[in-house]
Amino acid sequence: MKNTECFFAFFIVLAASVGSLGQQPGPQFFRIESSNEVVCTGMTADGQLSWSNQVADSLVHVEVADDLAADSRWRTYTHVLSTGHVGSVRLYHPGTPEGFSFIPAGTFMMGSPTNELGRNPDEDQHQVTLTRDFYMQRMEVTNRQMADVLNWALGQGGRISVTSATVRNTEGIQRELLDLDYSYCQISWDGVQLVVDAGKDEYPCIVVSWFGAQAYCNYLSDMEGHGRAIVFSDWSMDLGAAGYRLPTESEWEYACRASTATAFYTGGISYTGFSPLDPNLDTAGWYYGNSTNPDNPISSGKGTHRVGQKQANAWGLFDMHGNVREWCWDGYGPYPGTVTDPTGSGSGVQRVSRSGSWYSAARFCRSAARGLHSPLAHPYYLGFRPVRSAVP
Ligand SMILES: [Ca+2]
Ligand SMILES: [Ca+2]
Repeated sequence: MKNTECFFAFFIVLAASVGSLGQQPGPQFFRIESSNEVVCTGMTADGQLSWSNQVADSLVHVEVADDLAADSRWRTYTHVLSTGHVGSVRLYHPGTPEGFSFIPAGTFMMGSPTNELGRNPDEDQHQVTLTRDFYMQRMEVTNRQMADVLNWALGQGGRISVTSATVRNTEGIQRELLDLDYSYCQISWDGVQLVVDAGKDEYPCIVVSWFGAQAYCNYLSDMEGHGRAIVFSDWSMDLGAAGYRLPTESEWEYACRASTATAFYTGGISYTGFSPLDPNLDTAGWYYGNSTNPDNPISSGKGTHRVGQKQANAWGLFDMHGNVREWCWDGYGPYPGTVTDPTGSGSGVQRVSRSGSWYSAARFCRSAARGLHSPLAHPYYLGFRPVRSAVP
């Protein structure tokens, strides 16, 4: 019985092929079920699994799927030797919140090579080490999620104030979270609760300030009983807290790349503008070249699209290129050299966004491309997705 938790204690994704299991197309997700004696206990930086109670030739079962969301598509391999697991593996574990991917700690090259087409001069390549595992929401936060969390916070009393014009936090330093009467906002106030425009539930939340994105994270932490990561009294952030928060800029790029080094996680960039279409970006995301949407025309017939329609990266994250830009924690500033767990420029007033949007040319949707905005800005192409440090 004591081993029950261990049976499903680790979920593994292998982006690279594993010889003993044969080659499969696309990203694959592996789930290990250990025998009674063998417990997977961790993974080294180079992807080697470690085991406790390891017995030579003991058996484990490995299940494989192409899509983490499709449990019915798991395939099972048996008679895989526990001693045979080598290669580039990634661990998932049962603490992963629904709708999130587990992102393992690691080291990567942040920024772009000097020969990358469309690069900007603020993308100096440097080595970044992230020492914390974290969870990242697989989709951009939707209008439905935002309305539900804010309605919950309203129902608790004393956390937000709402009028037909605006939503503000009431604790600590008060800021506008959501500009409800801005014509592009797809959430409004009916006098009792926040309601989403018809048909817009699954579209990404826009017109949200940097403060609004973080307040959402705090209220979601409240809902689920995690200690808050954001302090309203000074809008500081604690990377070591268990609660939801915005990703740091380096966490965002690390998660977007999912071990790729190309302009997009689907490959290199061919066209920096929006015509002709860039094929690798067209596969991964919505940008000005392909974002015409009769169901949601925001400007010139183009607009955001429902989240999760394009190809996810190897870690199961959608819309990391385009659809909406995504707020990050960091103040914008020049990159440091080799660095561990960076949190951006302390003096940076402007806050970073990543991913580019439905309104962007291709070059602004690259993995390394950086945006910057006033934290109170709330343009119709800017949203966010939360992360949570994987702390016990
Ligand atoms: Ca307003
Ligand atoms: Ca995006």
